[in-house]
Amino acid sequence: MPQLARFGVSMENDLLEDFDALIAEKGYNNRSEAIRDIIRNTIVQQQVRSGNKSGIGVLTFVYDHHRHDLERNLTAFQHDHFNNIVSTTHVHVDHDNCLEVIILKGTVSRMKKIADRLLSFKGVKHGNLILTSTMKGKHSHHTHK
Ligand code: NI
Repeated sequence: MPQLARFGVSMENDLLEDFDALIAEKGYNNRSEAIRDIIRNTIVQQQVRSGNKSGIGVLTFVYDHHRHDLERNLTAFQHDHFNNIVSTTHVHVDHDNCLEVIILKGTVSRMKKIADRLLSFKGVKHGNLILTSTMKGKHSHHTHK
């Protein structure tokens, strides 16, 4: 358990009421937990904006199962980038559509490049890359678990 520092926060009553309502809705037990997560999230978002930082990412996309050669090309591309691709999960969503969830690691710029290329394949309908960071072992301990 890391050592915890305490500090006081002042804010308008209205703002605090809104904050309490929000964190209750999200299921936090107390303000400290919520504030810690908000700070961690802000730091991670800042880190992932910097392209040469290392991180992890999750890319999801849906594609047309019937498009000729697409599945093969997607797989070949992923083999070319095995260093950055940790895991791929394929879901046959329905008769026509496949979903892939790819877990990536590496520098942010590398992951973005791989994601952009995969999403640009003809027949890939839409997708989304979520970037996160391990925060280099710092700050990552969730004290509320
Ligand atoms: Ni499929």
